[in-house]
Amino acid sequence: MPGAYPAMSVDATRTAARFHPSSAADFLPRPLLAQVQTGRLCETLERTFASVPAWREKMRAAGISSGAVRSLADLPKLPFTTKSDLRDAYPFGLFASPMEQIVRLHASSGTTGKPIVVAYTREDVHVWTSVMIRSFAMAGVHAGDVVQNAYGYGLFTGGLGAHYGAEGLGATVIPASGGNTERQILVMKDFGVTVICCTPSYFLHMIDRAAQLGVDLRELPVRIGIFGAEPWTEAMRRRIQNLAGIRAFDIYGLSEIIGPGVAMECECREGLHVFEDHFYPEVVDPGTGEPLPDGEEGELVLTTLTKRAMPVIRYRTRDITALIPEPCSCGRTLRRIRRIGRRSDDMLIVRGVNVFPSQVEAALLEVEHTLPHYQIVLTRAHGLDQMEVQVEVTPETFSDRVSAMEQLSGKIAEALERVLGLRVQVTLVEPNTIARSEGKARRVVDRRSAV
Ligand code: DLL
Repeated sequence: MPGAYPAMSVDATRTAARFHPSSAADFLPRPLLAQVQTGRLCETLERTFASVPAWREKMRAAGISSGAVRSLADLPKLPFTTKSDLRDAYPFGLFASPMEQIVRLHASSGTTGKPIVVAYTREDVHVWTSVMIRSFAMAGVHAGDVVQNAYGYGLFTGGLGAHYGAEGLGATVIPASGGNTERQILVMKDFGVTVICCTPSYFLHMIDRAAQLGVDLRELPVRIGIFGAEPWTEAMRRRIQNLAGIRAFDIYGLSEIIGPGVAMECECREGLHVFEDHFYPEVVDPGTGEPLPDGEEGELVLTTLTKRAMPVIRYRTRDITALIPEPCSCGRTLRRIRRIGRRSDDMLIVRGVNVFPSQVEAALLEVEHTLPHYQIVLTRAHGLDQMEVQVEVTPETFSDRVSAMEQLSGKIAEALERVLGLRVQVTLVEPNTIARSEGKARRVVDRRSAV
């Protein structure tokens, strides 16, 4: 592997050992980390230039020579990689290693057109496993824990990514994959599960199903949840923690970079530590592409520092966040990003007003008697956008008097108007009416182009 780690102080090694030996790199002094990053960056750029014709072409078109970057500060000189660059290279156009060195392929789902195919060498799988071990260790998972992995196994990176990490850590893994919710609850109850991994929306569904089956998750040994792959709010975290009696942690990642394990919350849960020794983060203005100072919100751009099969340089993730300038009180030196509430491309424009699904979720969760299951339905009537928010309400409320229901929908409409600055139609629906997903939730149904 390029750029080995410099020796660490005895103190830092001792602190890291509380988590897992692999966690040592979480505590590298910043100057040493920068040294590692610079070496790895230069090597990645050289390799990519030499072995990926599409990248060479991009650099030529931008008039940049292969040796233009000598330090981390030079990185903004390079062009961005976008999702369409990856799509145009379908399926194998950006691979930097020959097929005989590639041991795994995954693909991102993508809502339209072709998926993006991503590749891993044996070393890449090893790096991925190590960042997932560090992620689990950060949340306090250790050997002896029983991990129910309900992320989908398959082309989606969630299942196998979490699997290798939990197993590498020495925990007992139950490869449950997504779906068959009743069986998930049976497993959680009977196998002594202590850690659950899945999307936050799927876990909410499990909580509901458990209640219907007469199982109180608070009475089970499960104590940690590792949730990611979609945006979720602090209100959702509180709801999950109260209903299931666990501590919920946020994990972030994306297929294009490696999968889950790009960034993770530690016990402080005040932002997600980026595994900067493998993924170099920048935050840029989504409009101009100019780098933004730490603390300012913009689009996250990531560069892989150790990926062999498919290095990605300055990838525009579309995820909106900020780099947190202050060091974390956990003692890790890895910088943190704020949790990702939205993407630059999930903004809806309704009658000229900008609306993000996360704003809707935050408003709904502040109103009592609603369930965190909702969907936004957009239509157009007589050339005018109509936005309907369908919200499930608790069974007691649903069977209540009509006047009580009207009062509640009025309250929700007001809460939404306060946040969005827009009056929208609120429809209260019975529990279990809105389709559940075993993976990422589908929050928006946009039928405007169909009208
Ligand atoms: O969702 C990888 C993953 C699996 C992450 C399991 C965490 C846990 P993709 O399917 O390629 O990969 O989707 C990546 O999902 O660009 C974000 O928009 C979103 N996303 C992932 N994690 C979070 C998170 C996996 N914790 C895209 N918070 C990313 C908010 C997230 N959004």
